[in-house]
Amino acid sequence: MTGPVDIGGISDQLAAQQIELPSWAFGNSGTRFKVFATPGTPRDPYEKIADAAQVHKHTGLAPTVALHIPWDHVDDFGDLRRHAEAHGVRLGTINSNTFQDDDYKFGALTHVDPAVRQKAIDHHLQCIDVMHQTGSRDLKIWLAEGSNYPGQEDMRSRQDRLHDSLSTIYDRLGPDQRLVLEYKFFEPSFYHTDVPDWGTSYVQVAALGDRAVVCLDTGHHAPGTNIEFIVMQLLRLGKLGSFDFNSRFYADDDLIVGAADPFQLFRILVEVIRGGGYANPDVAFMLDQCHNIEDKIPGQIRSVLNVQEMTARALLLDRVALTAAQEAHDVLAANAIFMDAFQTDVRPALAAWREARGLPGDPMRAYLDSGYQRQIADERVGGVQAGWGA
Ligand code: PSV
Ligand code: MN
Repeated sequence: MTGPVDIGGISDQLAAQQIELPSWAFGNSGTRFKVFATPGTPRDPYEKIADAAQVHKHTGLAPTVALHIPWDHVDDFGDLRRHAEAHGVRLGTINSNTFQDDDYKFGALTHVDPAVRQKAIDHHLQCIDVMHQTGSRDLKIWLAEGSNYPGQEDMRSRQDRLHDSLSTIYDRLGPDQRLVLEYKFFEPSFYHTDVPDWGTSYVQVAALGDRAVVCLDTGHHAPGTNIEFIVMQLLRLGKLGSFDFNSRFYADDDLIVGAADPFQLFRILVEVIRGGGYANPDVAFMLDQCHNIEDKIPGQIRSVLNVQEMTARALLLDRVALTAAQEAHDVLAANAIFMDAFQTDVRPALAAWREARGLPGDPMRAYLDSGYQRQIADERVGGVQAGWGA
């Protein structure tokens, strides 16, 4: 028997990994058919953050938590910030929400009515105020706008209005803050979407300035899309601001990252590392997931461990040998080098690596044995459980 793979050479790089958790992953979520409740589900943003802190405590990988406004609205964001810090985590990206208000049925930042556009802009300006209190750097914008039927809307003028609205928001950012524009090819609109792809997001953020960048949500592409190519291109252009990691079998499934297609996650991480986007504060790693049937805290632990595991495999890729094989047009050797890295079982080595840093070798087991799940199920009775959308 051979021992664990030697990961000594990538130890420091692994230690630099940080993955931001979405507050909404800790609330109940579901489909349009049913939202199942889970005992112990948080009832407010404070409890969501306490749960997120458990993921960081056992993995050391998740020091920040993203908020969604207004789902995570509290009266005093300074107090929420102190609560997070007392639990060993920090508040991260602020996500705006212009998809759950009746006024936005036909658009928000693109709406033909200036009053509706102003309302949507004002929401973003309030998000920037929140960012000042939470210490957040990034304002992440995902827009649900588009149309369902050919001829329904003038797509061209909507792009122009989008630019105007985004410019007003961008101008309000502080010097250390960024606007991050997420794209998604369909849903809730089924014919056209105003920011459907990386190209449109890139065009819009490039017109704003250096502090406007693209968010790539791995679930937001048509089946078969070569996502790692997009990663490569955005890094090359200096415009990859963040990831929303998740996985999907069919559409925007928001499943545990690495669950549906671990090889795709590996390929993405190879390009991130190749393009200088790894352990680079300009490229934020975030999760955007929903745990509809599994327990949420262990679901998040599994997610960050999946990212860590694929990162280790990608870091182990023999770049020198790969480049030599590529330049020699040795197709099969290049592919074999790539696949060798992907097929490397790094789990025992990562367990030892964690233990050497005072972390549990098996974070999932440590969490399950900690009694926290039982404790919150006993304590959190009464009140209204938080859900996706609250
Ligand atoms: C849209 O599907 C999205 O990916 C955006 O990031 C939203 O903010 C998030 O999901 C809400 O779960
Ligand atoms: Mn997303």
